[in-house]
Amino acid sequence: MKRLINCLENDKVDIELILLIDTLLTACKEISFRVGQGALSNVLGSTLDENIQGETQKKLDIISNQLLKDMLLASGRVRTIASEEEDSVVAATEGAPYIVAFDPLDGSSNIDINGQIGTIFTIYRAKDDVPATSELQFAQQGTEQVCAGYVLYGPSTMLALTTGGPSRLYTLDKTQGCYLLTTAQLEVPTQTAEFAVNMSNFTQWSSGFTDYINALLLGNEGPRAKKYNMRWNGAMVGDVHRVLSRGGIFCYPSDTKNPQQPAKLRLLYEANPLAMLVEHAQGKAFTEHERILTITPSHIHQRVAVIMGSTEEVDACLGYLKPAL
Ligand code: P6P
Repeated sequence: MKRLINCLENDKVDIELILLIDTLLTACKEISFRVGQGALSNVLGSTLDENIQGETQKKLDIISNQLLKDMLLASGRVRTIASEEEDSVVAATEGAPYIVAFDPLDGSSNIDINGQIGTIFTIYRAKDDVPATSELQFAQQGTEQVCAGYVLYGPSTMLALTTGGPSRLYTLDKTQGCYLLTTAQLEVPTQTAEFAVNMSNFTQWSSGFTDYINALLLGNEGPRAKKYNMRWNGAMVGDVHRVLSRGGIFCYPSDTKNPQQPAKLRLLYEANPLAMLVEHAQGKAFTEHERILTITPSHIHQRVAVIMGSTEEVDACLGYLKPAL
């Protein structure tokens, strides 16, 4: 089996970017080990702190965030860092070629129940017209990402990655400590009978999205004329991994739970990297109004609605939302 570094060399990826990806994934190997140790290494449970999102921070959130920050700061290849766990950006190495954003442990509410969690990351070229201390380093559309990926800590530790070519899957071989190519080209089937949404928000959705979900629930007797199945992982990284692996549609639409915050998922380090992986696997990734990868973030923690997966199903969903378009 091919090693990740050989795949990146074959894809003619810039050596500086290869070395940065290697640094990032070395941190993820350590996170995989800590996650795997669970209760044995006293890393479960919550801290007494909240992050900028107002979410209680898990011990592993803090550990993972610090591991990634330390290794990226020391790499000398990163000018600016953004993290779900940091209020603002962290200036790293002046003049370095890249900037990195990450969700260090997506789905951390799954940690204490031994559920799927993952690290989501994205890499852009640094901008020379703004300082390394400025959030404006990340004012770039998702189409500008030079690398997008996640490491999923499940029964096996798997890496999904694209550097502009096809989305590929690698599995961490813990005996050798390297990521081996296990799917050379992910392809999301255009059709699906599996949807992922948090149904408990049913009464807070727009009428258009409610109509869409009702159509799915009607199954063979409904307008979609097929029996649907539902999955909800509680971790976007796990739900999108399933969509990349066997098709499906993942939805986190806007809702009225919090009028000041109609959307939940973060554009920079959740929606954008996963949208790039889905599009480079022939899938589709929209908000309720536009292609996710064409949005220029207004700030690093901006939130967006997310509808991504099998193209025909995403189109069907957007058709119910058309009045909003
Ligand atoms: P809810 C995890 O906190 C996350 O950001 C995504 O990974 C996940 O899809 C979503 O929130 C889960 O949200 O409202 O179902 O708990």
